[in-house]
Amino acid sequence: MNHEQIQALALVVDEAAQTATSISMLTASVPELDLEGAYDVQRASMALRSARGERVIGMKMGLTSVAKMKQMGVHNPIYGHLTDAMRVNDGAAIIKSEHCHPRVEPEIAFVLARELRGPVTAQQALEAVGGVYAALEIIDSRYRDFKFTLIDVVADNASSARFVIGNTSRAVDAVELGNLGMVMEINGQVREVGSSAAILEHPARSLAELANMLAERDEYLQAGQVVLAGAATAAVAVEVGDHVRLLIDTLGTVEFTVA
Ligand code: 0L1
Ligand code: MG
Repeated sequence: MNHEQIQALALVVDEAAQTATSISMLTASVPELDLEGAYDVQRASMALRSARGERVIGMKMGLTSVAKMKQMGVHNPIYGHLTDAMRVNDGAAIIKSEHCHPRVEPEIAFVLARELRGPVTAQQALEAVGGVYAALEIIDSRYRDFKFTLIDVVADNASSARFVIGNTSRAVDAVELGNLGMVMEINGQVREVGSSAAILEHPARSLAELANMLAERDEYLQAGQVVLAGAATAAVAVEVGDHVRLLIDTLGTVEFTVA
């Protein structure tokens, strides 16, 4: 894939995200798009956002559970970029019409106290963490009917749309990071119950895997960046009027409404 082809595909996914318009899979019309090219498209779409004034403030890991990897027929997670425009304050609203078909996932977020360069072990990755938070990720595939291949979803920035981080920060050694109970409620009803163990068996492994994947491109995570480690349960579709709340052992709550 040459530079012009990558740029053209980045414009397609960027326009779809900006206008909340579902699109056909890129691989349907560009079968030669491979995983490396898909990450190039993802980066080119982030450059379009940067040109409009958005700032990359972190990264997310996706497909981090065994169930989701099996569903996609893959053995490795993927990553996407998070910008300041995607961040929603705890308790604030997301606007459903700004998305094609939003779904919510219960997650753990890390905020880095110092830069993190791979290759690293999970233990080394944790040494860069300044705080651990409860988080909710709102994913929104721009592909029609939420149907895509691994390559398509990577090009679409791993379905990143919005994220919310709780107000309670804990040090990594102050929590049972490998097995935090998580309860996600919608409108006061329990919808999903899970454990942080579902995130690549331990969220620290997810953070290290991200640093290691970035190192393959000579990239690294910077101090102050947010990292969403991945979902602990299946994603749940949200509707206008919904109130979503996540409670995580020792990390407290995080919530948003849908307007
Ligand atoms: O954050 C995630 O795990 C989602 C990654 C992309 C796959 C999807 O949109 O379901
Ligand atoms: Mg997620």
